[in-house]
Amino acid sequence: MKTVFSATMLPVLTASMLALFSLNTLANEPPRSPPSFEQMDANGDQVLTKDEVQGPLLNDFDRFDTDHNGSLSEAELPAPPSH
Ligand SMILES: [Ca+2]
Ligand SMILES: [Ca+2]
Repeated sequence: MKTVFSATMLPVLTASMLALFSLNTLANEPPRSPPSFEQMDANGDQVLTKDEVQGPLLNDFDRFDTDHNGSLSEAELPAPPSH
C-alpha cells in the first residue's frame, strides 16, 4: 500500500513544486523595460539629477548631460530601446 500511495502522490507533489517554482520565478523576474523618464523623475521637476538616476545612466551622466547644467532633460536621455 505504501508504494501505491507514493506513486499516487508524486505527480501532485511535483505539480505543486512546479507551481511554486513558477511563482517564485515570476516574482524575481526583473522588469522588462527600464523605468520611464517620469518614473525616474522622483520630484517631478521634469529633469533628472544624479540622485534620481541609477546604473549605466548614472555612470554616463556627464556624457548624456550635453549642456552640462548638472541635470538631464528628457531630450538629453538616450532613446529607450525599441521593441
Ligand atoms: Ca527631478
Ligand atoms: Ca542637461
